[in-house]
Amino acid sequence: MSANTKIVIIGCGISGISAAQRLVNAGFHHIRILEATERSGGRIKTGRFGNSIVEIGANWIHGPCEENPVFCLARRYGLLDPEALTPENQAMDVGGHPPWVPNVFSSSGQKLNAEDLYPALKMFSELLYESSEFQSQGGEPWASVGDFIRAEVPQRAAEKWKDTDAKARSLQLCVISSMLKVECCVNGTHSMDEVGLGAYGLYKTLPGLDCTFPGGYEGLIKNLMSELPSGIVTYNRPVRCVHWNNSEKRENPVTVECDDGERIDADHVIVTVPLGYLKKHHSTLFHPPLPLHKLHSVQRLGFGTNNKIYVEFDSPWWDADCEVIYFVWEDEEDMVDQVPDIQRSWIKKLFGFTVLKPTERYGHVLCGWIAGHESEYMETLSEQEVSHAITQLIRRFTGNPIVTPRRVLRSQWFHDPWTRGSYSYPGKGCSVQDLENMMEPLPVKASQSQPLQVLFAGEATHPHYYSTVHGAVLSGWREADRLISHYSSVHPSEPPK
Ligand code: 6YU
Repeated sequence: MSANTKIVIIGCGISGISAAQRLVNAGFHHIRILEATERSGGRIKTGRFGNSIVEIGANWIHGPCEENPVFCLARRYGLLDPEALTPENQAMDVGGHPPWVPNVFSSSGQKLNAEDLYPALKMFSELLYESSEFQSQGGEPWASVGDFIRAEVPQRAAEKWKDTDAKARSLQLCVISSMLKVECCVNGTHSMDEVGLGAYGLYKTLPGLDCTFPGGYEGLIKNLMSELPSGIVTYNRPVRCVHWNNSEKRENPVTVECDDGERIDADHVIVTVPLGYLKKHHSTLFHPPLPLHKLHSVQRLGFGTNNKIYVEFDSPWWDADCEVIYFVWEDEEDMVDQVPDIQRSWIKKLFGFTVLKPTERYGHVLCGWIAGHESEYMETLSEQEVSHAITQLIRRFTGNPIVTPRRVLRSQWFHDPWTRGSYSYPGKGCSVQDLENMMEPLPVKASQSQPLQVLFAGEATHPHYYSTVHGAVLSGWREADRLISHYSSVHPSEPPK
């Protein structure tokens, strides 16, 4: 490595921070992180809600086990509850769907017996499992997970529920609609009709029962930032354009142009902007533009919206052991996960709530989940309008006409100009090649005479852990390692520091 190697990292989310950490540890001195906003962390964002600490962005460590770098870092910094650290917790393998205790309410104001809905829940989880198997089978009978489920359910229902009476059968189908809405949130998509069936199984889960950060996810960011040299990040410095392949310049072949006109020369740039931002701004963000194969992958991968609506109550209307609340609309037996009239009925897309636990820490706080265009529309409403819609919904489903939230807080990820949504998913027609294209550096055929210039990290560039914090961390480390090994192969005898 040359002592003067200049590296610019665009974005101070966890992938940018992870890349910087690895490069600093390997002895690179000239690193700058340019961040558009006034804070570090990006989609890791902790806020206050009354007396509670709540997550506006990432919520859980998905699969907290030894293989998960987020778990290992959080453990190192002492950020987790003792329960999350137990070997039993780490060994529990739930395939990405924690076995939460549910309470289920119907649109006619009935509390349903969750066990009665077991046939629909079982059928749905079998269909998800089968959806994930097509990836390794090399063929997909339908374009999307939604198409597959919609085609299979009527056949299986006719066979398995032939002795069930029409009303009970209709309710089972309505439960399938609710589960489709849950999956829209899990996948961060408008509809499961947009999630590619062939690529669905690319996502890999890790063992370990999902856990949270009692003091907030941002504690992880604060600890990581404290280990970086001070002044490494320039805040409020959006990047407008990355000029690469500058053939006249052998030294510092990339120039980063900021919104305020500043131009920064660099040897390498690591781009970590979210896929939502890339989809909207790729044509102006790169000069020359992205190669077509890379651009097509940016377009094929999906990036949708999943928002949270926190609601606090004076007293609970759910059971003491309840961990998740589902709402079942009794007019949705045709397996819908999209609301036809969004302005009037957007709230129908909210599948229900997760319960913040333990109660001693949070009080009676629920987190509502809503994905898709309905969620994007919700962002345009005032907090009062959202609160009104939530109150009406809960009154209807519980049959309690006076239940009233104490306060409401929602996230607005679609209208965040530097994110434009929540996280990525494999869209229709997507394959592992698209994720490989996403992480491919520029120029495509880098060589000694034309070395690596632009590298890509961020959750949407991880081939198996896209959409997660651990995927983002690993992607940052991967691109740092790419540069470190580039320099050790160019100057193998030179020590790292
Ligand atoms: C996880 C979880 N979680 C909920 C919600 C959200 C996300 N995730 P960043 O965006 O952080 O950083 C980029 C920076 O770039 C940023 O600071 C920008 O300001 C900056 N920038 C942009 N443009 C710029 C410019 N021009 N110039 C300069 N700077 C610029 N992940 O592990 N557990 O519970 C959740 C959740 C509401 C919004 C999540 C979760 C996703 C993570 O938050 C996210 O991946 C990382 O933080 C991204 O870090 P980054 O550095 O890449 O980008 C079966 C199956 C299906 C598959 N899915 C299953 C998994 C489900 C994932 N679930 C998530 C669920 C929740 C609830």
